[in-house]
Amino acid sequence: MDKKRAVLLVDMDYFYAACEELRRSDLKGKAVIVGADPKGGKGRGVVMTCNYLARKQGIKSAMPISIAYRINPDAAYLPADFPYYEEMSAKVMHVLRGFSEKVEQVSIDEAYVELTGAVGSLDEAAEYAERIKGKVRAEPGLSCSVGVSFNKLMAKMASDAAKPDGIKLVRESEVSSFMGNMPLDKLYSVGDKTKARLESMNIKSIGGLAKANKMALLSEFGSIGIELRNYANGIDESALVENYEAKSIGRESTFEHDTSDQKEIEQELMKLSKEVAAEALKAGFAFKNITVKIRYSDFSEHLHSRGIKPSSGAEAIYSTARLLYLDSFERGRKLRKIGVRASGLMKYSGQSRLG
Ligand code: TTP
Ligand code: MG
Repeated sequence: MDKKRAVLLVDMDYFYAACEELRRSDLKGKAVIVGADPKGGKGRGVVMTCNYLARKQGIKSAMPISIAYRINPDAAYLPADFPYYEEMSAKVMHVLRGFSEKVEQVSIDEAYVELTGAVGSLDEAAEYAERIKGKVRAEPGLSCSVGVSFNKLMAKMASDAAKPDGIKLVRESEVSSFMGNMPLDKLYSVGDKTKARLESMNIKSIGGLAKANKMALLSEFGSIGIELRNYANGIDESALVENYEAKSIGRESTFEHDTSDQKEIEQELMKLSKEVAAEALKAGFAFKNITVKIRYSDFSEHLHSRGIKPSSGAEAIYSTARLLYLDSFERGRKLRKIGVRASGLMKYSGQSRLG
């Protein structure tokens, strides 16, 4: 593992609240809080997240909604719309996958991007980060923060320091100046309990842990103690875990006018199939499943899927998509929208240098 690595951690800024701002221009300039219903101050439940205006007022994630209401009863209080956030998340992940074939999504709004091999230096990785930020800002239209470093642990630490809307690069030589003075619970895997145990050993900061006596750590925590000390020194050799099962590639289009014209619909299916195939090919994937989504003019939506022999050709997609459409389409009903999705993706063997 002495090859120099370059890893990004991309974390969306105030994600749920940012998604709400994106679709509702009336929220501009307001404190926005996504979470439980405040019910005039009597509500139970918590704040899931809030925008930076609300944060300036002292509101934060996991705070009881009743307290947030006491701080700012005039804020916009919104319920969570998970399907919508998932959709935005998928768009962000799609952008990231355009930059590297190794992406590990770790939560709805966060992913590692491995750039080892693709860049010659961390400075170059930071340029990638800039381009990623630009793309995500353009479409879907959100802001994110990016940590740039030589492993996952440090990329994650760096991303916290990049918030909001920034990029933070941390080199190997900068580990102790970057995090030596930080409190222990800023370190990955150190929670309240571990922090208290470390403090009882007179270890008070990440820098303190980095230099702590190994035997003492071993006897207090076992081998985990050594692992913690390694983290405090910025050491982490873990590889990205790719989320193949989560992968699918889809395209949809809305017709100019609702239509039941078979020719027009088949043409659109062909176009979408070609786009999906081109993208699968670019990413080096074959797929085993095709889904067609039909939305009628009354907005009712139908999904139909079928397994196929692993393939990545447009013809294979189109012929299956067309059958699915012919099987399921109710003649005479007008279509508003149609979509084609390939899933059950498989990486071509021998494609990945890092795998
Ligand atoms: P985070 O990335 O932790 O927070 P964030 O994106 O809202 O803000 P930041 O700019 O600091 O990254 O979490 C991502 C989403 O997860 C967040 O938008 C809402 C949800 N979430 C909860 O539901 N409860 C919580 O306690 C936290 C922390 C997040
Ligand atoms: Mg976030």
